[in-house]
Amino acid sequence: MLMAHSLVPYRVWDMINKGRPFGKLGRPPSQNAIVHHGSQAHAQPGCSRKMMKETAPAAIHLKDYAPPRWRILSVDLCFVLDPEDTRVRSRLTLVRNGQAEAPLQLNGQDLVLHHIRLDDRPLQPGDYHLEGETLTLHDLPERCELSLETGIAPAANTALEGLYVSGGNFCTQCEAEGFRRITWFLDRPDVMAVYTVRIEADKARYPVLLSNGNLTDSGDLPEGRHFAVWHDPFPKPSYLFALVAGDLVCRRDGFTTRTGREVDLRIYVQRHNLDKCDHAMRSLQASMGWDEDTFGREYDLDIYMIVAVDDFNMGAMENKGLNVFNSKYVLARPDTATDDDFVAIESVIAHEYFHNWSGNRVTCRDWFQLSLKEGLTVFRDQEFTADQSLRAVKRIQDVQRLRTLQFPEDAGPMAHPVRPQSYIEINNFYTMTVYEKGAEVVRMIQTLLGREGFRRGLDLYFDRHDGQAVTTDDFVKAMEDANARDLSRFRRWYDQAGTPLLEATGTHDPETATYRLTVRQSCLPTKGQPEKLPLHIPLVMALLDARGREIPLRLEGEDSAVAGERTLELTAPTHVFVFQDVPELPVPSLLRGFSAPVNLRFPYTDAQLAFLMAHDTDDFNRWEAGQQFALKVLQGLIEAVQAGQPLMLDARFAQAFGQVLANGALDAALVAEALTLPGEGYLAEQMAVVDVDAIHQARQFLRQALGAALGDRFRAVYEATAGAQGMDATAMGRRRLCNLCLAYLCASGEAEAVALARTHYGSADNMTDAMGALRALLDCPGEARDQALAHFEARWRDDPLVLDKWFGLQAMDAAPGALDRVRGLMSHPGFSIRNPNRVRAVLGTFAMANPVHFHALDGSGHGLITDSVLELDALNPQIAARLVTSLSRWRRFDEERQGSMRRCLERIVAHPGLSRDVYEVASRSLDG
Ligand code: B3K
Ligand code: ZN
Repeated sequence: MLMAHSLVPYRVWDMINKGRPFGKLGRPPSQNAIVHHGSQAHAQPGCSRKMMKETAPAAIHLKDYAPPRWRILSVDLCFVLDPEDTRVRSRLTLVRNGQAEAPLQLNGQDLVLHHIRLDDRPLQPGDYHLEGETLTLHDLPERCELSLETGIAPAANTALEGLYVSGGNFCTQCEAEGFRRITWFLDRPDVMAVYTVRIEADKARYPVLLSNGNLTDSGDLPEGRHFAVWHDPFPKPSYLFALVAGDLVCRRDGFTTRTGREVDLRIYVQRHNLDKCDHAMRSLQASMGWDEDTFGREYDLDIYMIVAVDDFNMGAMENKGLNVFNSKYVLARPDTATDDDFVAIESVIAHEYFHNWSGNRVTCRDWFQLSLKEGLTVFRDQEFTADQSLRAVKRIQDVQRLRTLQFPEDAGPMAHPVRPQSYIEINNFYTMTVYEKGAEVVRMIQTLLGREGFRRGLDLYFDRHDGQAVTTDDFVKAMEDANARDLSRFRRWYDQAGTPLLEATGTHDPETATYRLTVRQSCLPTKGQPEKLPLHIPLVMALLDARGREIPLRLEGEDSAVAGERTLELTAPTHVFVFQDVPELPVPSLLRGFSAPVNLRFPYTDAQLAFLMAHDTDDFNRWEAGQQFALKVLQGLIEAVQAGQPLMLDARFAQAFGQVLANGALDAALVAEALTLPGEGYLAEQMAVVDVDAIHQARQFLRQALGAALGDRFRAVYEATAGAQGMDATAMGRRRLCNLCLAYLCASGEAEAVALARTHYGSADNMTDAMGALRALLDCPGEARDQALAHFEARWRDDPLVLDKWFGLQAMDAAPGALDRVRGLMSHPGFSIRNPNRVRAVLGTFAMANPVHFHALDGSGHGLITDSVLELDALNPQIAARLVTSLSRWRRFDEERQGSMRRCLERIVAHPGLSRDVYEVASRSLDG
């Protein structure tokens, strides 16, 4: 089955970017203007964030970091809300932090400055300097109060950063640098202030007024207006500020913390969605309990709010006490959301909740340290999900994600270390590398220190740095100090880009009964890093005897053997490990649980892979053996397609595959993972020159051949697993396996299978089965498929999140005519280029999950995406930049496709008024 890839990590989903959103909407190129004291307006030559053709935007470097020259102790904000002209009054209490002559330089973007006062003295234009995105004041006293009134236009904000309108309601997104689109500020994470926020708005249109912290006052105002005042006692950086105002209802519940404090939990949604909040609420409660039990972290405010909005650039945002979520990661009912959606919601709710400690209480000094909070929080949410379900299945899915999305990033022109050295637009660096590889780095620390040692390190980190903005070095230092360990070589993981390769070989000497394991590490150069240094890599391994039992391990020089697996620590380019008392040739089980984010090569024979598939005592490695076996088989098929030879099913592979299917002892979810073939993207990564057509044909052939050869078994397992009820992990595993069997049956093309899928669709009482049937039918052109798709659209056309599934299915459909289908979807009444979820469902899915048509030889797929990038860039540069990444690895293809992709990138770079976001990705792709 084709795997639908999101354009980016779902937590980050969808990233946001800055850049000027107004290009084609008729707003003037700069909004940084001043209207002085309500009298004459002096327009300033504002510096657009758009890239002017002649001036490439400057990069920001980690080495240039300097502490802030001013601190902001407290901020009083007053918002007078209006979609067209919102007034933001702010009063900043400032204290100098450093030399006396340092001016105060505030950031601002697309703001109209109406008033400015210093310690209650109105300032005249000569008293300050407003240029581009900087407001500069000289000669300020050590401590002072600056009051500003700015005007902004939330309804015209299509970039969805700063204060904007979604579904008629106001909401904000400030990470990374959105706060500067609300008011002038020191918009950097190492400036932490205490916020008090007053919101005034029309009471009928905006009955709910929310901000961070606790509600301290509220009441009515003349002319049908009302107000609310929120105070957040925890100093925070501006990126964690949030405001929401609108016509929302809330689902309320509570949580009692381990010290007995009652926390008021609220999930705010539009009224028609109130019946889709139960799962999100349960997930929140579970996350709060888990973080107390697992890491001793307790919540700190009296209230925790989540607001679901439909227009959101990513998955969700961890604003202090007031998370704003993409509605996709909140709303779920079994009939509208799949099991995968339920699991993703639970994980994103947990992720944002966990940020309260790993991100909010301890935050990042600068944006180069982003993985400090993101890598750690992804690791924490992965562990949470593993504890809620089957650990091995979770690990398999995370590794698949890493390999399919992060490894290619690390091998392409956008490659960057977990702690990047420079960026043009920080929003482009909310990446798989910072998030997922960052989480792997944290996981490796846990593997090296052990769970208890890791917990000690984390406790010390939180104790030492609570209330501070710190670096990834501070994190590693806490781990070292709490465990008396030296992790200096390990630190290289933060600074070195690229996926390391481990090449292992083993030789057995029956004379001495020893097994010699040689492991060599290397890493290809990446841009700006021609030489790679050896890394500190934990290699968890075991040796299996002929019956699949773990051989007790004793290395040369050790007195006694240790049962089970062990962690070898690689620190040099090559290591040789000589295991004693190994009477016969063992089968090594290496990199268990995927103990490091590397590629591993070991010359396994097919027989050894089949053996590991059946016997490895590590669940992850049992799955991995199947994947490596399937990979070999698929590579053979790809070569056969390319050589025009007939395609044959490998009998040994089919047999091993069939044994997994017949293994009733395994959990259904694990069987389903084992029976899922490596995706087309992963296969592409293994080829010197990517051949999308051969990959697709080979994989489709193998699915069809397995479906036909093992039809009876698939049918039997289908029957045995059909009709699972409930939303627990066991029922979900059964549905997954059941739908997988259906897909194989349909891949075989049998009329009976199509009939079965039709019935499966017709009788589905949940979205997982409905989607399972539709996916299976996607491979079977004909009436059943067309009817089911039409029925689905008619049934769900008024539910945008469900309709996205229908959009996505068709965008990934590999049948001929894809381009017209995608164009048709873009003119569907439910589609809007302004809504990031719709763009991801149609254009994102087409570019990432329909390689045959996206890479059509005539360049039409590339052209469609390029046109869309340019259209989107004028509205929402962050989403546009994400879409460009689909073109960035053009060098991996044949000459003709290379030419087509390169020309598209050149067309993008040459486009006048491009955002910095898109410029950075497109130009790096061309250079890299
Ligand atoms: N911290 C946000 C991501 C913000 C992205 C800004 N471009 C979501 C998360 O990782 O939890
Ligand atoms: Zn996060």
